[in-house]
Amino acid sequence: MWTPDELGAAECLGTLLDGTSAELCRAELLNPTIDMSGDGVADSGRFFADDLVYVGTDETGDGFADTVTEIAPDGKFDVWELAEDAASGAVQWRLGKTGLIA
Ligand SMILES: [Ca+2]
Repeated sequence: MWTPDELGAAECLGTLLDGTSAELCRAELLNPTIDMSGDGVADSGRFFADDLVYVGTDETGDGFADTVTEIAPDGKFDVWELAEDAASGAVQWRLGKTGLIA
């Protein structure tokens, strides 16, 4: 069941660009309802903005999303992941996999 408070501070996810600082946009899992890893623990929450759905997954267990999947109504999806910049060491959002949900 969808609850409106699954992801906190997620409004910034809609403006993610390659290299966006993790400090500028860090969605918090307030009330995760989805188990993406399959270990029985809910590690993901949803956020709805206009006609887009964001699924934020906390893979490190610190309570904040490290992977965010943006899903559009036409089935296109973008997967954003936090990654350390090799040069500066800063943690930034990077666009990973993109595709189409069949
Ligand atoms: Ca995390």
